[in-house]
Amino acid sequence: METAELTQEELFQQRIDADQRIEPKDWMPDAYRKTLIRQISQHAHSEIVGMLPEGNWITRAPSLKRKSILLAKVQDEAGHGLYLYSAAETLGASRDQMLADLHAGKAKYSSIFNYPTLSWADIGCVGWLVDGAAILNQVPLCRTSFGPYARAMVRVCKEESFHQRQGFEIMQTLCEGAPEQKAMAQEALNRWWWPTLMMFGPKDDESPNTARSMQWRIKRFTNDELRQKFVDMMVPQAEFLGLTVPDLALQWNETKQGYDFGEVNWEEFWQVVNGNGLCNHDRLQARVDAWEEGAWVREAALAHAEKRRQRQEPIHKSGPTRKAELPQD
Ligand code: BYC
Repeated sequence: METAELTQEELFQQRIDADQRIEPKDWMPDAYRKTLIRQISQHAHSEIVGMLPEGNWITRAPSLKRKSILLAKVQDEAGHGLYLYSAAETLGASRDQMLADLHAGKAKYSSIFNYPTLSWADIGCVGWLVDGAAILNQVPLCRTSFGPYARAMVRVCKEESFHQRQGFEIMQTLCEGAPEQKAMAQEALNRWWWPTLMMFGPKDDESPNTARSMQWRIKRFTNDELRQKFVDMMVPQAEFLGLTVPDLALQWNETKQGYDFGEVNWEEFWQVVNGNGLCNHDRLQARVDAWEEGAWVREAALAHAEKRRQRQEPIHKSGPTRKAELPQD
């Protein structure tokens, strides 16, 4: 077929099939734009809400070293959220609207952050398992078809690898410690294993978005493919730590060169996604409180920007940086 005869949609798919990146000003089908806004904004919300379960342990980290590492990690998550909100904005989404949807309980964020962090070993599990799952999901997103999302992911993944290593190191320290510490690590793994498998989303045949997102190369692997990769990656790590994965059906399958594993409790998954998890209410309330308590900061920043605009000063020049502007003794 001649290029002239192709519809805009077909030309778009051709570019996708040729692995060309789609950039914000390029033509794209409305449904592609909508899917991306949905996924990127949910991803951004997950990063921001994901700060809460770990933030819970900053004041109680067992040493100064652990506290400063955790603090840095939680700050990284805030940065990831900001890159992602910016990527969604390039598609025409308004940040105020995205946040309003989160605060109204309309927007989704990852189910995993609706589980409580009850012990220090939970912080190990969040880093080891949750960030491990995040990396598996996000490394392919560095090759996603929409340019700003792919570029944001490159930076996010670099930081996530450090997060995962710190989680594994917490687990290793506990597993090599006193029997009580090892028991704490095992107890945390028992609680986090199944919710982590849920992070990859519903089974492929029950996932309404996967087929089209694969066709548009927004997703590079299906939910089930990534879940399988995760189990195959994590089981040897759990064995190395001397921990038992809480799944009686777990078994090496020689034919598929991967593990067979038990069925996720999908009823629990949908309960959590639909707002009925252990911490949904607290997580949302914490975000609403932070938004309301931060109102004065936003107002002050706007007033400051407005004053500079009136004086026709460039907004980006922040503070008295030149010598002449510094207060004289
Ligand atoms: N939790 O058709 P499906 C992190 C929803 S950040 C809640 O398969 P899709 C980290 C799904 O949105 C982790 N909802 O959808 C941060 C859809 O609902 P809508 C976040 C879920 O989009 C800080 C419906 O179920 N990572 O790791 O093709 C510290 C049907 O699903 C979940 C990302 O966001 C869930 N687990 O595939 C530490 C990565 N799963 O919108 C760590 C980017 C599914 O139709 N996102 N739903 O109403 C993705 O890769 C994909 O969006 C998903 C879902 C694989 C998550």
